[in-house]
Amino acid sequence: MSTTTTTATATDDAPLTLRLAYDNQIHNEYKYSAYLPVYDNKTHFPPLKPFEFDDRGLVANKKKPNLLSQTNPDLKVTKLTPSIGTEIRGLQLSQLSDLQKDELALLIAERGVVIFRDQDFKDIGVQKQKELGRYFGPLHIHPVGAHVKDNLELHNIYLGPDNEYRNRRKSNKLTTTGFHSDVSYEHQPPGITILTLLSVPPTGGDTVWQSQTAAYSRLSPPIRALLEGLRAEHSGFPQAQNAEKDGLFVRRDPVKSQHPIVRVHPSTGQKALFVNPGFTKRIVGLKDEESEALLKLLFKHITFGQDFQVRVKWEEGTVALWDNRVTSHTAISDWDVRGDGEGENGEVRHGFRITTLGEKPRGVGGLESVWE
Ligand SMILES: O=C(O)CCC(=O)C(=O)O
Ligand SMILES: [Fe+2]
Repeated sequence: MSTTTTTATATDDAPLTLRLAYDNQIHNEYKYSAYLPVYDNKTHFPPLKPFEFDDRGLVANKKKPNLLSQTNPDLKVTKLTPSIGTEIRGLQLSQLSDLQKDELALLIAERGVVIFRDQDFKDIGVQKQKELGRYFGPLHIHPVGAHVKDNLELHNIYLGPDNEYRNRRKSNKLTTTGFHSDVSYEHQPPGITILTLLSVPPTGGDTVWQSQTAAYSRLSPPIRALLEGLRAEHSGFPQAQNAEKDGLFVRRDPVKSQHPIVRVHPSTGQKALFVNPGFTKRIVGLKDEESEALLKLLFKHITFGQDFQVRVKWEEGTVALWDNRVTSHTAISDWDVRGDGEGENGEVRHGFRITTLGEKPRGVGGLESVWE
């Protein structure tokens, strides 16, 4: 089935145009129909303003006695790999105290990604969902993405037979995977992202995270020293141009930033490689060929370093929280979208992401991000 888009125009007192990014027919009885992807084709936002940011992990007790309390008999905390990923069962994100959330912010920074299982998060309503995000930082509104109706801060993740946008976009590529750190082109790019799925395909649709701190520490000392003095340009322009080409509305003008290639996490002090194949375009101050060769090396290092990656299978009720300053990630779009295999009507994967903005990146020796 091809993509169906419908334009719905609200009443005169709310002259908003909404473009639906799904086919109504196939979601008649869907429990999460209020979360289906739409595009507000009208609201334009000014550039993001600089803001003060203090990472919640800074005030956290490093031993995390509140979050990882020994007295909680239901708590099960499992390291998924040595370098990245921790899974938590027996704790509801929706019930965490502020002290626990501070410790969680630090745990996410240390482990890169924390996977919470059996959560009620998807059923607590958009206000509480946004509240959890806001605890960690101001919420980002994606410049071009589909969102949840009336809630632009809920970035929609949707791929089903009625919208194959993500696959179409990459149809001329050998794979749909692409490691990135969320909207890293922003001047104060995201710290923590929260992602949950509302519809999990029967198989497939995993997500992979990669440790950018491990990626950094694997490099030889001379390469590390070289990179520590350099910035790279991250650009939102190709994403905006592609959206325009597809007839989508660009709700905030694209920006570029020059971020330190080696970023220091404000709470852990750990160094991480802060480049990603999704948004990093060139290394500032190098000749073109030098920049291309070095970025090619680093992107290959990130993509193929399976010994510092974690691949997570989604379950009903799974919520993932990751720190974009120390990880990159990719969706694995391998489920049976069209129903060519055993899935009769094509399978849907649907969720939403809440993305919190962080500090202006800082590198080694106080090297700061700059932009024009
Ligand atoms: O769908 C996924 O697994 C990840 C999508 C993504 O890149 C994101 O939510 O930031
Ligand atoms: Fe992402």
